[in-house]
Amino acid sequence: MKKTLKQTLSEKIDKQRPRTKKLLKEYGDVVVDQVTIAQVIGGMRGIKSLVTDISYLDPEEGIRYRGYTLEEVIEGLPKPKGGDMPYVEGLFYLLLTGDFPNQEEVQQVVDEFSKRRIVPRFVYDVIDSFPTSSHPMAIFSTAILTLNRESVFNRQYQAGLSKKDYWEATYEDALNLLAKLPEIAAYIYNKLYRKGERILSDPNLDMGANFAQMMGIEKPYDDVSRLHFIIHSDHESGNVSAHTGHLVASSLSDIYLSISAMINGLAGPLHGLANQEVLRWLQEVMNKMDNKLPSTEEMEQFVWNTLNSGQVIPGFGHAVLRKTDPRYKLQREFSQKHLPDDPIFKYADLLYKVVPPILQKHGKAKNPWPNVDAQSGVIQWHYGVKDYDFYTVLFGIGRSIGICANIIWDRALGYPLERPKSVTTDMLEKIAGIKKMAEAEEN
Ligand code: CMX
Repeated sequence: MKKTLKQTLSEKIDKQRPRTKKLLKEYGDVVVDQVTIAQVIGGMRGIKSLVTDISYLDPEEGIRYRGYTLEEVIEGLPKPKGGDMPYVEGLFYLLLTGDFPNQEEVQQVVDEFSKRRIVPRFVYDVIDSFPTSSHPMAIFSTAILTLNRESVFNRQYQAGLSKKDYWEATYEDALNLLAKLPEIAAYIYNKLYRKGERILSDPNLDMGANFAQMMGIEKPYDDVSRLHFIIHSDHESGNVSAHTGHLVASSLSDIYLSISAMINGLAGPLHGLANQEVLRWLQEVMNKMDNKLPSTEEMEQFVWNTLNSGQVIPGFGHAVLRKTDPRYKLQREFSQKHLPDDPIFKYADLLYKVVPPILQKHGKAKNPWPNVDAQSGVIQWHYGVKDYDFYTVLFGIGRSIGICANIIWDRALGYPLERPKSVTTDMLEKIAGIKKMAEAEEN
């Protein structure tokens, strides 16, 4: 009998613990980074102050999961019969262990998810009680929060769980939650946009195919879902959603509290909500153009109008990346293969040509290139998911996979409560060696 994911993970954790312990005990005083005033005021950009082995974001190259590029991940993970995209469950295995699972190992995880997928009735009752004008991210976050009652970690912690075993209870919570997220998301979709008409899940399907089934969308939407969940799963630890998940979990809040919180961070327009903003922006242009494709000059004018009115161009720019996002590229390739003549794809592709030189000329954005959100909604739209408020929920399912993996490892390695230090403006002025503004004006 093959080892289970949990057994494999347990061995990896035993090997990793002494590495972290040694760094902390023997090299704890070694300086990693220095911090400038610009970084302190400017959202802590670039300060190396978090550790994760699950993914690393290179500004030029983009994301690597466990050292592998997205192409390598998609190439190396097992795929379901008839699918071009790999099992999402296999990605979870890779993120947790650093190893590519074989078919048998991935099947074990698929079965685990299938067993744990049933959502308690009280969660549906909470979802049902929301007005239909609510944003799906608020409902999604609340539904996850509601599941906190089920937490294995909380139960065991109350009973006196040893610190070295925190990760095991967290692992159980993570699997229980991840298995339910597609069910919850599809239920929210059907409540808001299909008058509650529900398509039940099929326990024999993998996560991507099952999600397509519950959304009632034909192939290749199963592959669209797999690709979507995989490329959105992790982007190292400093982005708002990942950082929020880690921060909240660091107080030993359970997975449900932590993932609900990270979903709230993802719901901001500068982060995950940008994918709905892209579609909203494109739709406005389409309406003004009477659905005709604008000329390059016309599109340039739309972009300048947005910038001149003091707004950002959604789907472009990034806090870390300085090149086109490989997640954007993968989705563009998918679109070129499956929906080359789609009008919205043509609009989005025209933006790819038009926006970067304009942002360069505008001179503010450090990165003029498109990010993941510039393409993801375009694909969803093509396959009939036109209620773009829902797009960030899809991002949230994917992102939960990476954050759950991170939180399990946080607990395994005993990372402590997060607590950076703040300073006052007076203190910064003193550090800078300048007089306070008021004093300078008086003199
Ligand atoms: N359009 C217009 N202006 C932009 C811009 C864009 N797409 N991207 C950055 N800028 C502006 C910033 O608003 C900032 O202006 P101010 O100096 O007036 O405040 C200036 O350029 C410098 O910003 P930056 O250092 O390049 O970018 P940040 O690290 O501060 O912010 C991000 C990064 C993503 C929030 C920003 O590029 C942005 O707002 N992009 C549009 C929204 C978006 O696509 N977000 C999704 C990102 C991916 C994700 O996390 O999901």
